[in-house]
Amino acid sequence: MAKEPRPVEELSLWDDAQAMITKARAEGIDTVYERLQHQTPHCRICEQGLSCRNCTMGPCKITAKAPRGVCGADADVVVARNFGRFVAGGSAGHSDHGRDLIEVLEAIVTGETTDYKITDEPKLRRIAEEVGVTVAERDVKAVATDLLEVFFGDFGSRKKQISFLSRVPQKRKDIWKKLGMTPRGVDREIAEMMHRTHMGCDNDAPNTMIHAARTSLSDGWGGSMIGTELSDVIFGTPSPSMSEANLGVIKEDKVNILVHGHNPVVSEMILAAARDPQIIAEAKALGATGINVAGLCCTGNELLMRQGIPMAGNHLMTELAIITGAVEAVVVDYQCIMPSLVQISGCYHTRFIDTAQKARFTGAIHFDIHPSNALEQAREIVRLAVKAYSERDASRVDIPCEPVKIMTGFSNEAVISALGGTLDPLIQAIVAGDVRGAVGIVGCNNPKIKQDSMNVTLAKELIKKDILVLVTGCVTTAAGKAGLLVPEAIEMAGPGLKKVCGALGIPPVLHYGSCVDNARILQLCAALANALNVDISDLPVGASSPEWYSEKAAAIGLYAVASGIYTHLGHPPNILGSETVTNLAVSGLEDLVGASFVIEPDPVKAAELFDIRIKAKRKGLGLSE
Ligand code: BF8
Repeated sequence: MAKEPRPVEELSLWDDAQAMITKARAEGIDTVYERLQHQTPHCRICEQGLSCRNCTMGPCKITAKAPRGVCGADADVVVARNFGRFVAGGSAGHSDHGRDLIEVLEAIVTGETTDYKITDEPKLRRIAEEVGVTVAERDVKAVATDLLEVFFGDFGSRKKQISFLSRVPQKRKDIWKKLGMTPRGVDREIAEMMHRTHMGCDNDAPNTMIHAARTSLSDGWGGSMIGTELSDVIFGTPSPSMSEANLGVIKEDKVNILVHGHNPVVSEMILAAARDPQIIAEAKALGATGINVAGLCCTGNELLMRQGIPMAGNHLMTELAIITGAVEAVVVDYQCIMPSLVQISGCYHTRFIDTAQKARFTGAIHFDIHPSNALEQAREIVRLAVKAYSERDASRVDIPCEPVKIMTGFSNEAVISALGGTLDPLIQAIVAGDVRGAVGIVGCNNPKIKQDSMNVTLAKELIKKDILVLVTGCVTTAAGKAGLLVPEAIEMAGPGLKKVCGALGIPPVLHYGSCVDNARILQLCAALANALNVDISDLPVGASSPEWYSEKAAAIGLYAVASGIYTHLGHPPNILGSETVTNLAVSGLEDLVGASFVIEPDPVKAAELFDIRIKAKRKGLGLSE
């Protein structure tokens, strides 16, 4: 029997989402919510991480009646192996993204492309110096050539440790060394994770988990950090600017192009092509007033941070944005792109365009984009969108709201510059207790959770307690829609945060970028710890991913914990089938790395837990409340 559709008020916090789910239902279009209903109840054994498909003696299900798989693996081994592979998948995603940026830098240096250039040369020189490249009196291309060799090397097998460990406090490095957790090379740790979890290898759950942590560290301090830093070098280091968010950024009178995915390499070119006066004139000739590029998910965050483009939405808005009926093209690179977008685009005049050989979608229009042809291909894509505008069915257009204002662009460089060139004022504010601590709220939406309800409530609760919030990824649009990303949001903050942010003219919730940019938060924590001569685990900081769903989010959570940051998840990964693995995650890691996960579905209670943690850490540093 078909299940009754769930009331839209239970599915999302937002009016724009609820309106579009209602429209989709009226038009007979299934979204993620219907598909979730069709898929539930989920298999309990899989949910607990107790199913194993790693060999063909199985697949096996570990149960009370059959406590070991055919090979003899018990619940602990199966759960740890599954979790290890889950983290490897996430680390691979972020880090392969980082590698693509190195390849673009290489194409710039060799002259293979002129579409991209080195935009922030001082930053290139600064990071080159940090990782041991000789910089003084050398031409920028020579420095860049050496730097890309160092970064390519960070993916390989020849190093004892990845380059950006130069940023990690010594106490943290000592912990990693003692545990055998020092990340050596990104590809090496990922490959070793796959090896260890092959049948007959690592059959000791805690040992597997240590390597999962090492793998995630190679992402956080390796692939992701390289991705962020080189994106800044190539496209510019973000600085504060204003923009807008929600489905109201889609414009009825314009050709609307949504960029979706993660890597700015393609989306930056789409934006450049959409600003080409010749193509704008072609759009106007068809009756549009211009071309509007808006962002979805993390490629949206990348362009929002650097170019100020508006955000149409986060993960669970990607289908709903198309349902406005006013989107001419969705242009994607990779990651977090629901395959359903192809079918939903097909219900309208919307062109769905994929651009990466490693992320093809059946039914999509494919453009094979490389550094050497990027801008020319982007122009063709934008022209396709312009042409589609003439096919738009005005009777099916519904843009359900007006956009809200948001402030963006908080790179560490921008923050330090706003503070007068050093972190000292921030440290003084922490010491004085005006800023009691900081929490990064990161990650996704998950249709199992009312969209953005936890993301927003947690952020609001924390700022009330004078805890500064940094947001990345899909929490950005959530915070923006809730009015938290504007300076006026200090009215929702506690007195200390209100004073500090008010004086600086910044919001109490700072947009720190995409998910890959969580590396910026790691770098900030390391810089604070180094300045205070303590470990990261001594700082009054935390991390949270309330509505996470992806392998990448698991990798982020684990590298945060392994870096010494107490990390909240709104729901558990599929590990509850093993007491050993679960206990390690929520308490045992505290003894090993000075931080652990905490699972708490109630965001108000989660904020209280952060409060307790921050109090304890402040006390440990000798700071009063
Ligand atoms: O890259 S786009 S859904 S995985 S948070 Fe989550 Fe959003 Fe994906 Fe992180 Ni960014």
